Formats: sequence, structure tokens, C-alpha cells
Amino acid sequence: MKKTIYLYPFLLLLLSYLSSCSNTATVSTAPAKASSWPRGVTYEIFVQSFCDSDGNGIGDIKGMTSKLDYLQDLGVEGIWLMPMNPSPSYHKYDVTDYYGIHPDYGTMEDFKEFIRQAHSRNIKVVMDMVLNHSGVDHPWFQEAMKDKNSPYRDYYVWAHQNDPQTKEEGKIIAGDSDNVNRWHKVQGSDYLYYGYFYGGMPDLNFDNAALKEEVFKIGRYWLKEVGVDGFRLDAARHIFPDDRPEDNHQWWVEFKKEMQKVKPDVYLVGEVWAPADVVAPYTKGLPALFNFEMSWAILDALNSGKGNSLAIKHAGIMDFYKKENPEFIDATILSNHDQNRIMSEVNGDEKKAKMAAALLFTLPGSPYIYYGEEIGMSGKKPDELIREPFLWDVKEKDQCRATWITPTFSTEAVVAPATVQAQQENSMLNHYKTFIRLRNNSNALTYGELKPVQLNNPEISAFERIHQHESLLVLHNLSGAEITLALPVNLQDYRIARFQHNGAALARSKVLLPAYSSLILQR
Ligand SMILES: [Ca+2]
Repeated sequence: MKKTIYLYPFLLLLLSYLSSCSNTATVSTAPAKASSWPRGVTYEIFVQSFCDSDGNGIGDIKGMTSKLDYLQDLGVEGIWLMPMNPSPSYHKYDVTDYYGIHPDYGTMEDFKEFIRQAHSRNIKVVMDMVLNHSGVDHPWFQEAMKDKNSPYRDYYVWAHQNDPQTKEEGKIIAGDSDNVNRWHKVQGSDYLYYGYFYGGMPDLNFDNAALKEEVFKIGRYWLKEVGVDGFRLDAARHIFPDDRPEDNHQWWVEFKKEMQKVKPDVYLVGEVWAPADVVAPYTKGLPALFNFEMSWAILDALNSGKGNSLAIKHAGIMDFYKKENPEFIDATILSNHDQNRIMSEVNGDEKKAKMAAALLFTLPGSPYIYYGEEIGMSGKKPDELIREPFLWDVKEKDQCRATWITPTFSTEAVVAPATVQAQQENSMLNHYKTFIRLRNNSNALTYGELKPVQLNNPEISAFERIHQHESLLVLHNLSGAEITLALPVNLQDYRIARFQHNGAALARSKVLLPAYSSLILQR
């Protein structure tokens, strides 16, 4: 009996040792797909820059529809669309009609067709919902500004210019806003309006019952009439001012309850730019929240070349969340449309950017990819430069490339287009595909609990992922030097190499980890 048990791992050991010279990844087993959205991978799209179907320079809905096969092939199970409502700005976070589609992007019929096509590929559609504020050009605000007796006046927050609160300084400068002036003048009026982000975005007044009902109506419309699967909720911690956090938490409980009435499985993911202890109470109302703190930790680890604290950090964040809501969805990211792109944050070092992805897809969480990350696009603020056009093909053949902005960072000289990368075995695109496939095919990587492992090598991020009968030991070398180590006695029953990347290998109980390599062992 013993012999038969150990013969198989020994053969795999030998095979893995022999294959360790290869620079590419090898996956020793190919189980059936394990992941299921919302635990799957979600892809964030800035529509304007993704794919332009009609050659007017602006990405659009029909363009996105034509790229659903690409996203399915990448292994994506959900899409988060940045705002598509009518709005005067290129980013469209200052909405002027909550029920419409911006004509630059297409029509409502185009969008319904996009949803149908996405659903037929088992891809869910989540749209950005910007409820904290409207744009100044929204008819509600225009009426409110002109007429103090308008029913829309109280949709916004007003204060007389002599009111001491309008003079207050010291707003908390969060990662999502560097604006310190919250009160904004209206020409010819003694009253100022509250706008957390800037004067172009007046905050809506959630103490007003009529406004709340209006917001519920908007939510119901997109879920029921249009058919989206859920919302990404912008600026979720600013619905009420900074000194009313409990009211913010409670508002989202109320919103979820209303949305569940029309769609019981509605997905809501919130943007709360804050450390885990501030984020945690939001899980009562928002089943999914972005894990910004973990994205900062991953970046620190990559740039210091030390990965040993990452799993402990993640486990600590989980503890905060679990206390509030054991069912919460940990929406992990490397970067999004408000942050410098990960490639730029690691100073264009492709090995580090690849390691960032390796960590994202093997640590716990339901990962989000920011469009273009998978082809190694770079970009640093100002915002337009982290939202540059996706490169589908070499310029003369690219039927889809948006041209509304001339790229500064992600030019073809720096980033190989997707179709080129598809043909290159070691490209960023194939790296993403490999790790997403690995994650999607593993219950332990998708759902498993996290157990940090302490080794004597601070360069290595080591952790176990365990789900029912599947136990994995994950090892990443975040340094530029090769490391050989002996597995601790309590981990020596991890004898099978499930996944090897960049030449990582297991030989007896010794582990060889070349620079920026990853190894996953199973019991
Ligand atoms: Ca277009």
C-alpha cells in the first residue's frame, strides 16, 4: 500500500525535476473548472479607451461586444464597466442623466445586446453607479440652483455663506480626493453647495427621502429593465460626510435590501478607499469591497524584494472583515483607473509586474484586472495617462484602437499589442492567461483558506491554500536572486509539483526558486 502511494509522487518529482530547466510554466494536472463568479476574475473596462468599432476615435459598446471572445479566452467571468451615462467629461463620473447611455458609447439597444452576448459566454456585467454626486449640469442641480423652492433644491446640500461650516477646513484628504474645499459658490447667491470632490460634482443629499427613492428607482431600472448583474458603487464612503460613518454603513444596508427585491442575487462592490478597519463595517451592506490595503502591500513587497509579510497581512485583513460579515467577497486588485498602473509602479520591470499577477491570482480574493494590465500597459497620473487606449494590434492592422488621446506611456514602442503577445510564449498576456487558468481550475486557490508559512527567507512569499481535500503550498521568490531551501519538516508531505514557473522545482524536500519564480506544491 505504502509503495503505491509514494511511487506516483516520486515519478512526478522526477518529472518536475527534469522539466525545471524550462523557462515556461508547467501545470501537472488539469482539473475541471472550479471557479464561479462572483468568485471568478472580473475585468475593469474604461469604455472610451477599450475598442472603437466605428473609427471615430472613441471606444464604444459595439467595440466591447466584439472583444467578448478575447475576454472569455483570458478567463474572465465578470466585467466592470466604468460609467456610461451621459456626462460632459471624458471620464463620465459627473452624470447628467442616470437613465441614459452616452451617445459616444452607443445606444441602449447596443448595451442590451452587449449584456446578452456577455451572458451567453457566462460573463456577468457590473456597471459603475455614481450616486454620491451628480454633475453640475444635471437638470436636478440646474433647477435646484435657480429656484430655492424647487423640489430638487433639497436633493443637494446647501449652507448660507455665513454658516461657520462653510469656513471649516481640515477635510480628510483621502486617496480618492485631494480637494480640500467642500463648499462651492453659486454666482449671485448667498448659499453654497456641498461637493466633496470638486465644484463640478455637487453631493446628493441622502437625508432626503425623495432623493433616496429616486436612487432606488435608478437601481431597479438597470437591474430589471436593462439586465445588468450588479453595480460598482463609486465613492461609497462619502454618501454622508466623514463624521457620519455609521450612516454610510446603514445606507448601503438599505440600498442592498431594495435592490434584492428586484434581483435577489444582485452583486454590489464598493469603493471605500481606506485601511481594512475602516472598510470592514461596510461589508454589512456591500457584499464585496475592494481590498486597497492589500494592493499597497503587494506593491511594497515587490519594490522591497521581500514577500514574507504578504500572507500574514492578508490573513489580518480577512480577520477584520470576517468579524462583520463571514460571507463577504474580497475584491482584490493591483491597480485601477484611479491609480498609477502596476507596470509603472514597478518602474517598468516586467519580471516584477509578472510577479504582481502571480501573487494576485494565488492569494485569496476575487481578483479584478484593470484593462491593459494583462498586456503590460504602463501609465502614471494625471488620470488621462492611466486610461490610455488598449493596443489590440500593430497600428496598420488595428481595427479597434481608440485615438481620443495620444498615448504618452502605452505606445507601441513600449507595449506589444495583444495579437502580437498572443503569439509569444513568455508574453505578459500569456502569463496572465496561465495564472488565471491555474486559479480558475483550483478550488483551493479560488475558495481556500489562507495559512501563512514562515520560512527563514524574507524574499519568499509562502502560504498554504486549503479547501476540503485540496491543499496547496504556494512559494513565490520576490527577489532577483536564486534561492534554494529545505522545506520545514511539517511541510515535507507537499511532494507533488502542481505548478512550476520560471524554472522553480522541487527535488526531494529541497526547493529551488530562481529569481521571480513561483512554485505550487500539493499534498
Ligand atoms: Ca467609436
